[in-house]
This record gives sequence, structure tokens and C-alpha cells, in this order.
Amino acid sequence: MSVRQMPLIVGASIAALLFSNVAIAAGINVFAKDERGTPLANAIVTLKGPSSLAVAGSEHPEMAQIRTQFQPHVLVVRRDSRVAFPNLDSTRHQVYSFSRVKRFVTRLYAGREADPVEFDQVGLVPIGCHIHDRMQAFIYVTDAPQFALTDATGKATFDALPAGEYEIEVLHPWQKKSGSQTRSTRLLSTSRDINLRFDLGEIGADPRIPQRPVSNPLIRSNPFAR
Ligand SMILES: [Cu+2]
Repeated sequence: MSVRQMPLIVGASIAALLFSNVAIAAGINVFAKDERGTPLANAIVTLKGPSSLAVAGSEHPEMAQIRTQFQPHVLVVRRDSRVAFPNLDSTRHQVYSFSRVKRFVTRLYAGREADPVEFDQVGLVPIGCHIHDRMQAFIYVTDAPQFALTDATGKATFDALPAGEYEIEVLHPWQKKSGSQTRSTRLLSTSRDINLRFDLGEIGADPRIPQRPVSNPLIRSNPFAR
């Protein structure tokens, strides 16, 4: 590279920088539904895009325990995050996972006695408590720079995105079929918001709600219903 070329290259990269600043294109809206068309809350949505896409998310993610439930119940973190598990209850908890992505167990602890746990592999990690079987939660570990959970209307929104190519991945922590769904889209500087709809198929029962056998008096009184 000659010295004469350098101002050109510097000029070009400044132009690219300016371009990436002005070329905020639009947003991407993701809508997650089950097989019956019911909007799904707590679907995990991750977004990969151009290098100018800002990195979002907490540097110190936490999953607390409150009233013998995990809070939040679904947590998305970037790979290599250290997740704290503060116990806000008066009873002690022992948090664990036997998952392929991350196997760990904390000691039986109160407050913040347990060390944060590092999640260094991408994937879904079901979380439990050895003391309280009904305590269940999920941590999803991703390499994507941005991520979100769908709200009660089944929607997740990514606003003010720079122009470029995007890859959107969606899954639900308690969906019946395994694996996620991925879709690609392109945002131009002239684009309007893009809406993407995902049918995640059959979704199991919310694991926080205890599943009791159905006691239906009609079934019990019917001798043929056995
Ligand atoms: Cu517990």
C-alpha cells in the first residue's frame, strides 16, 4: 500500500462509518404463535446482523429466586456470561442443571452465597432446584448481539436497526419439537418495519404450573371411562 492510497482508504472507512450511522433502516417485529394460532409469550428470539449492529443485554445477568420461583423464568444471556442466582427467599435453595450445554450445581445457599455460574456454550439450559421440584426455569445462551423474549401478545421488537442482512432465530423453551427456526431477511435504508411470523407448533404446559391429574366427576362416574 502506498502512502498516497492511505487517505483514500481512511476516507472510505470514514464514509462507511457515516453510512452505517445514517443508514438506520427500520425495525424487525417477530410474532410467535403455537399450532392453534395462540400468541406465545416467553419465546426466545435472537438477532444476528451486520457488524454495525449494537450489542445489547446485561453484563451482569441474574436469575433470582422469589417465593420459591425463579425470576425471570426465562433468561437469555450472551455466551461467556456469568449468571448470578440471588436468593431473595428466607428458605435456602440449591440451583442445578443436568443439561448437555451446562452441567452445574450450586451449594445450598441463602442470599448471594452461591458463586455466579459461567455459561460458555450456546444452547438451552433447563434450570431446577434440588430442594423444590416445582422450581423450573430456562437459560438460553447465545452468540447473537441482540435478543428478546416475546411479550404476552407474542411479539418481540427490534427497533432502529442498521441496514444489512439479518438472521432471526426463534424457539420456545417448552416447545414439543426440538430445535429452533431460523429466517433471514434484508433491511435496506428505505425499508419499513418487517414483520415475521413463526409457528412454533405444539407447546407443552408451562412447567411452573403444577400438573395435577384431572379430577373430572363425569369421568369418575362413568364405569366405561377407565
Ligand atoms: Cu429451591
